[in-house]
Amino acid sequence: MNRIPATGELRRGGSLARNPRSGKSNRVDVLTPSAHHNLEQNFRVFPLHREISPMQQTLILLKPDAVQRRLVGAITGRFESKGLRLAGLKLVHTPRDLAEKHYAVHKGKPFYESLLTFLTSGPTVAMVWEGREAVAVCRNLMGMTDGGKAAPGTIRGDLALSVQNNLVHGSDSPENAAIEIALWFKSEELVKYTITDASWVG
Ligand code: DAT
Ligand code: MG
Repeated sequence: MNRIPATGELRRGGSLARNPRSGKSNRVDVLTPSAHHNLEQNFRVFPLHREISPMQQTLILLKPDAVQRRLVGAITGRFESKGLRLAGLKLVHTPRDLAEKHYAVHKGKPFYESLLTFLTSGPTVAMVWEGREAVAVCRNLMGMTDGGKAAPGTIRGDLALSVQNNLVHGSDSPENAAIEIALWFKSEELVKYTITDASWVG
């Protein structure tokens, strides 16, 4: 029942949930019929049983402590090996106005000024990761805000001790992800491509 429909089956309509934004089937968002057909032709993969679940993008920042501590490769590897697709990547020495916009929700809090000083203190790696439930998946990989309390196995739990210098930022909702991605990336900096193991990862 929750399998990807064969090419052509989508045209019958009716039985598939529709995405209200695009008007397309949610399953088309996960992997378009033509992309899936191409994968089947080129790599002889099989249809994958999948729950209907939104494809999401999320903004991940490897903050200046991650760069200074030479943890960019180790942290990026956590997102990569989870099965997410890298859609955007750049190194940014964050200007003050971008830091203010990014952390606007924390304006007025006791740690706000210190947080801005930290984020603007050196280069940050900005990334967009894409995949099924990407927002929650990345937050779970990151662990709790306070590195001292974050669970072992998470990025912060394994690699961070501080509350402020906790290595990584991840959007906390799909709505905020869209806002944050637009802050950090121009649309032409996000790259669309099909990853060849998509049918295996799900
Ligand atoms: P998160 O980064 O887990 O989404 P947040 O949005 O609550 O956490 O806070 C943004 C950042 O601000 C966080 O990564 C580190 C810093 N921060 C939060 N609470 C803090 C505190 N009590 N003292 C110092 N820095 C703090
Ligand atoms: Mg946050």
